[in-house]
Amino acid sequence: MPVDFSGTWNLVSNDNFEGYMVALGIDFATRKIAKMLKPQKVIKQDGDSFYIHTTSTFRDYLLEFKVGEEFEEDNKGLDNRKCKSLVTWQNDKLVCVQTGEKKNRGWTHWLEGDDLHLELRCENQVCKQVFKRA
Ligand code: VLP
Repeated sequence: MPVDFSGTWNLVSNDNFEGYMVALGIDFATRKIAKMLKPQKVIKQDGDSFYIHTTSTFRDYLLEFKVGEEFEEDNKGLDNRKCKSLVTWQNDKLVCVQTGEKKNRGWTHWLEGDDLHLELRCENQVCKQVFKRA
């Protein structure tokens, strides 16, 4: 039985979000707004089926997937680039590889103590976010 990420999570730290956004080609004005945000994640997990809704006062992003099943991701409202995404388990970590125009793109979620961790990767940039239960 794998870990359960279900819950409502609030962002408490966001290291190098700027570098990650620059790597994604997000424009200056959008970055200025985005880096002030304190997004919330609502995660619903049913075994290997995931619903991850990231919400903020500026934009929302909904991602639904099954572990091990590749899907088309549109990144709408983020950088709007399409990619092929595949999420797999690496022990208790949820690892997503986003294959497309940007090299080395993906993310990893894991639980550590009472916290939800997220590493966002694009090209040579790594953003590290930590969330606490709401
Ligand atoms: C775009 C880059 C900020 C910045 C402009 C919009 C949605 C794992 C995964 C599930 C993410 C979050 C992506 C953040 C990239 C911002 C709007 C911020 C709120 O999460 O949980 O998609 O990829």
